[in-house]
Amino acid sequence: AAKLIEDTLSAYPEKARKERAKHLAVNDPSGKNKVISNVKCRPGVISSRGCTYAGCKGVLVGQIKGMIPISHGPVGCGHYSWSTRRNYATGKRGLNNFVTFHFTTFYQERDVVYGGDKKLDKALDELFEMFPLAQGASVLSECPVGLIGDDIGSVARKKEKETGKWIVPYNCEGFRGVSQSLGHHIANDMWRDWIVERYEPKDLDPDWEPGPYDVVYIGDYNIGGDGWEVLKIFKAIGLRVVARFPTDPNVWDWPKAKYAKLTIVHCARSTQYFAKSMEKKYGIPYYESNFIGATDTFESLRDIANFFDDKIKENVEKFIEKWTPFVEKVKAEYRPRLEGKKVMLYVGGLRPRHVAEALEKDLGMVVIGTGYEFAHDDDYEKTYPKLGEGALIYDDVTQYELDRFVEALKPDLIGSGVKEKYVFQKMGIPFRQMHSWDYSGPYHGILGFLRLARDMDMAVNGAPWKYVKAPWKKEMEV
Ligand code: CFM
Ligand code: HCA
Repeated sequence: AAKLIEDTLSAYPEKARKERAKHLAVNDPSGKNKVISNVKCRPGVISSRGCTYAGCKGVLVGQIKGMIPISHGPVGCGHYSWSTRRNYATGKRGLNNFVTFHFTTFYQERDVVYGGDKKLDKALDELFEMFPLAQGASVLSECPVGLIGDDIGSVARKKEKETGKWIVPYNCEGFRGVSQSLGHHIANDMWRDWIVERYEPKDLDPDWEPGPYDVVYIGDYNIGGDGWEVLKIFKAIGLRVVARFPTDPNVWDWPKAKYAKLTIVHCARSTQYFAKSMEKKYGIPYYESNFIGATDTFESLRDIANFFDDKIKENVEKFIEKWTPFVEKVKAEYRPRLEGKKVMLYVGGLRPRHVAEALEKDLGMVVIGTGYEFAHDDDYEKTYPKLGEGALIYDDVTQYELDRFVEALKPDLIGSGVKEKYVFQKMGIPFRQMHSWDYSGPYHGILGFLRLARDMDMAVNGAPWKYVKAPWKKEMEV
């Protein structure tokens, strides 16, 4: 693998070679061989990263129920983040659910010259007239807003006074930061400062009382229904989820978060900031769970039970006892067909380590290469020990590097995103989208484990890819 890294890098000019070398490593589970992460991409290479606006609007904020998400700026950012992620939500369209709409202030040249505050002010009036039942609105800045210095915070405060609605300003201009990761951080801070800290549960529900088994579930985006799967489990073991941040999330529940007994974090990369704030300010502990794969799901439940009394512990043991035969059946069916198959992964900031665990521990596959688009050092520190010696690690990998690595390592399966998918399928390599679950899922929880196993088996052992030859490897017909 070290030789592969060297050969791959040899195509770059010297400066690029030196810089990219720091992002690539051969794994040592002790964490000795570190990659650098969370730094600016190199101009001239093709990165898969998104921007701060994508992380804030597309990933954390756009799906909040009760809040109208309005993209403040030119039309494109809102359009291209319009229903492109599979964050499922219930509710009534236009009453409390705005997930399928695209709202924008549609900046024009004159707004860049004279400022767009007035346009935003007017847009909010129009929106609340059209959707009077909305709890409020999320204002998401695009690049020009930050460049010209529109003050969305003061518009938000003014409109809150006028309308009585909750209006949360997110200064998530795309040019800030180095990836979507900063957008997550901004969203976390705004949720805390503009919603959780400012309102009380009794403002909305006078009868509400905190209870002994109250938890907050955060960082599960309900992709293909993932979060619903986990909520069913929490219910079965006797926990009461008082607020969900973005699993089909009701914003009016969020003020309850500061009275919970435990914050259960799924994606720590995107929501550890909020969980840490709750710990610091209210003394609420948080726990990083993983509900992908049966082994980790059971382990997470046992760990969660340890924060509570014997009742929850017994419920968890009963749950595990009930579902173990099912898990064993799934493993007996799929493990023999997947055992030893080589996998390469490349996903955002969390899934590479969660998915790797499930594929290795439960299905016997071997992760020979993995990397993150925008992870930080703490994510890599959590990843090294989970991978085998010699696995290739690539941070913010370029399309060129990933192509070379795949050609050399010949994996049986690649799990990555839509930008990678078609390149590798054309090479004839089985591929699964590990962002959207390829229109499948949910993958979380025990039933999700069955779907995960089935989908990996279909991809690896399905016939079509054996017959595919890359167009550029065929002789050209004229
Ligand atoms: Fe967390 Fe996510 Fe991910 Fe992420 Fe994302 Fe996503 Fe992802 Mo795509 S919040 S870090 S910014 S688990 S959208 S649901 S799949 S890159 S690995
Ligand atoms: C994003 C969203 C994304 C993209 C998925 C992909 C998602 O990064 O802005 O590249 O396939 O999960 O929808 O990560």
